[in-house]
Amino acid sequence: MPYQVTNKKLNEWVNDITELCQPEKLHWCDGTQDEYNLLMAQMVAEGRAIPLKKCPNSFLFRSDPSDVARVESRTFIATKNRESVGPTNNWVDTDELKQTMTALYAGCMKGRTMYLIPFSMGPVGSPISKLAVQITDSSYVVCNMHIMARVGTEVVAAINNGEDFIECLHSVGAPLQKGQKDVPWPCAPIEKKYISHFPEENSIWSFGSGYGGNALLGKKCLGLRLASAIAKREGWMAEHMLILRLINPQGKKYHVAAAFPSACGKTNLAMIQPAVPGWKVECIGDDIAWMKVAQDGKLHAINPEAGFFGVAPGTSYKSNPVCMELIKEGTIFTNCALTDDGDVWWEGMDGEKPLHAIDWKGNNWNPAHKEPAAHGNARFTAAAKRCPAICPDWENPQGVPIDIFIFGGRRSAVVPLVTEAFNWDHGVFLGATVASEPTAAVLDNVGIRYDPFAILPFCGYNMADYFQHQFDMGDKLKSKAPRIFYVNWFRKSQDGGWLWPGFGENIRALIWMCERIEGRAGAKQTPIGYVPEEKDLDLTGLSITQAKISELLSVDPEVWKAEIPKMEKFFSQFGDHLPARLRKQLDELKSRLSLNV
Ligand code: OXD
Ligand code: MN
Repeated sequence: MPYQVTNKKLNEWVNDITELCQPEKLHWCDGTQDEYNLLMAQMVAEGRAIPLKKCPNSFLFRSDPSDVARVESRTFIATKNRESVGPTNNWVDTDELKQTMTALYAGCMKGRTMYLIPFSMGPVGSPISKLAVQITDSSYVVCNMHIMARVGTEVVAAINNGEDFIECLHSVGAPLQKGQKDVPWPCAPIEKKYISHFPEENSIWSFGSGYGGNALLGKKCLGLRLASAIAKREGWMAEHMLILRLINPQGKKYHVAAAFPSACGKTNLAMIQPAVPGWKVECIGDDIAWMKVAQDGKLHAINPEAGFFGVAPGTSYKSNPVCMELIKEGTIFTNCALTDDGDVWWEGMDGEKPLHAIDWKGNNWNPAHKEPAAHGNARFTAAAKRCPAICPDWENPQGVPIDIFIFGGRRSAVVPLVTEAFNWDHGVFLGATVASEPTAAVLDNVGIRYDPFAILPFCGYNMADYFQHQFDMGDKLKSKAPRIFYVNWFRKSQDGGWLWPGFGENIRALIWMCERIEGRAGAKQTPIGYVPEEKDLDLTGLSITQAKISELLSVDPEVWKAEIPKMEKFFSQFGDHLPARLRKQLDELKSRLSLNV
C-alpha cells in the first residue's frame, strides 16, 4: 500500500466490498506516472492495448462490440419515491435495486485485481470540488481515471483528515474461474448491466460495462447525475456545459459556459480558434461545469474533470486543430481504426482515407467497406493540462466568473444563428426547450428530440424540479446572473446547403454576445428573443452572401407556431410538477406569436 488509510468509513467500505466481490488482489492507486506505465505495460503484454508507433505514449483499445456507449436503458436512479426522479429517468426502489445488484456483485471480482482509486473532482481544496473513491476491477478504467480526474495521495490525505467522499463502486461483471483465460475486454451482457445512482445517500453502483460514462464514474455518474442532485439540495449548479474564456482585442476577459446535447460540437467550441483577428479563446473544460455563487455575487465555475473524453469521428484539423495537436501523444484511443503505419484513423479525419486499416472490431478494412472503420462513438482520452489552448486559470480553485450562458442544438431549420433571451426567466425557457435533430441529413424539423439544458440523460432528479432550481438560481443571482443566449450553427438553406460556415467563424456569434453585454451591439426584438441584424454582427473577412445571412437570422412566426404543440407535448409529461413560471413563459411566447393562450 503506497499510503496509510486511517479513515474509518473508507476502510470499512473497502472491507465490505472485498468480502462481497472476492477479488484475488487489492491495489491502492497512487496516481503516479509509474503506476500508469506499469498498468499499460501489463495491458500491452495481455494483448488488451496496442502501443501506437506513430503517437508517442499512446495506446489503442478495442472494446467488446456489445459494450460501446452509455446505456440509457440500463441507467437507474434509485430513491424511496418515484416522483423524486420524474418521468425522464428510470426509477427503481433503493432496497430492491440494492438487493438485485448485491447478488450480481457477489464473487464478481474472482480472479481479478480490485483497484481503489481515490480521486478529486476539481482541484483538491477548492470550495467547489468533491472527493470520491472508485473501486473497479478494470485496469483500463484506472488508466483513464488517471487522465480524467485528479488521482492520488493528496486525496487520501484529505479523506484521512475527515473530508467526506463519495463511494463509487464499479465492476465489469466478469469473474474468472481458476485457469479461465481472460478476454481483451471483459463485460457482462446487456440485461446484467446496471448504471445505478443513489442520490439519497450519494453513492454510485455500476456493473457490467467497461466503457466510457458507464465505467469512468467521475464523469456522467458523479459529475452530473449525483452532482446535479447535490447541487439542487445545496443551492449550486452542476451542468452539462463547456467552459471557455474569451479575450477581446483590448484584453478584456469574458467567461462562457455552454450546453449543447452530445455530438453537437461542445469540444470543438471549447477549443475554438477564432477566425476574427485580435480575439483569443482559452479552454477551461469541454463537458461539465460546477458553479457556485461566490463572494462577489457572481456564478463561479470550475471544470471538475482533468481530461477530455472526446468523440473521435469528425475530429480533424478543420473542425478542431487544437484537439488534433493535443491527441498527437499521451492519449488513450478506444474503438478507433489502426493504420498500417501504426497510427489511429477515423471517419471525418483530414486527408484521404487509408487504403487499408484494421477496423475497431480488429478486422481488415478498406474504403470499399460499407461499415465505418472506427465506431461512431470511438473516443480519445487526453489530459487537459496538455491542451495547447488551456487557460492559465483552468485549475483556479475559486473558478472563473461566468458572464454568458449559451444553449443550443442541431436544427436544420426554424432556429436562427443566435438569439438573446429577454431576461433570466426567458433564458430558462430557452434552456428548457433545447432540441436537436438526430442527424444532419434531416432537412425539415421533424424528429427533433428535446434535451432541456442538454442534461436530460444526466439529471439525477425530477427535471421539473431542475427547471425550478434554474429559476431559484436566477432569483439568487439577480443582476449578477449570466446573460443567456441560444445558438444554432446548423441551419440549412432550402437547397440543403449549410447557411453558416461554423468552426472558427462561430466566434462572430460570441463577439456579438460580448458586445451586447457592453451595450455596443444592436438587435431586433422578435417573438423568440433579441436577434442580431446583419449590421449588428462583425462579418469582416467572411465571404457570405446577403441572402444567406438574412435567411440565417430570419425568424418566421408561422414556422414558430408549429413548434408550440411540440413544446406543449414535451412539457405535459411533467403534469402539475412543471413550474408555473415555465408555463408562463410558454404562454408569453404564444401571445407574442399571436396565438391564443
Ligand atoms: C459525453 C456525452 O460522453 O455527452 O460527453 O455523451
Ligand atoms: Mn457530454
